[in-house]
Amino acid sequence: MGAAIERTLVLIKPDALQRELVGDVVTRFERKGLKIVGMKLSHLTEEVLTEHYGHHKEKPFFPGLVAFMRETPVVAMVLEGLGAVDEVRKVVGATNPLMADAGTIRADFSMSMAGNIVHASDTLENAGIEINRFFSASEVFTYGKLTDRYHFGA
Ligand code: 3AN
Repeated sequence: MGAAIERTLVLIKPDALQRELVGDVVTRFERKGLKIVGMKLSHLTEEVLTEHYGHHKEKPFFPGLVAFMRETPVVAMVLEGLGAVDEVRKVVGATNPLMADAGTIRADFSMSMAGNIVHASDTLENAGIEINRFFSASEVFTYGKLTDRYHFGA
């Protein structure tokens, strides 16, 4: 059986904005065939970041991570496609850019864990939670594209 159409959340982080890599990152996802169904700039609050990075709350790098994520707005995106959660993680690469495979966003554009360009949801369940964390229902769109059958067809 083929993969189902899924939606997942991506954040393009302040290091990418500072380094003028937003266009390159968005292009990687578009080239893959992922459909942009939500996209906006958002200046994240400490509250939302504490929720989002709750699994790292006790880590020594946590305060630095929150401060870094608030240095500029982030680009928040909802991407849609076949098996989108795993496919986006594949395009993004491993958390540590030095361990990421060549051809992934993190391997090609970064060298440091603290500046690894993007966040992407890790499971379908978390994708649902994270989309709701960063987007209201009216900010996520359903629309057809002429290329849908090439990207998502059998
Ligand atoms: P991923 O973003 O690949 O899901 P997580 O959830 O383990 O990985 O980490 C969330 C973020 O926390 C990373 N993207 C990175 O910015 C930061 N981070 C994780 N581990 C470290 C570390 N050892 N030192 C600094 N920052 C880290």
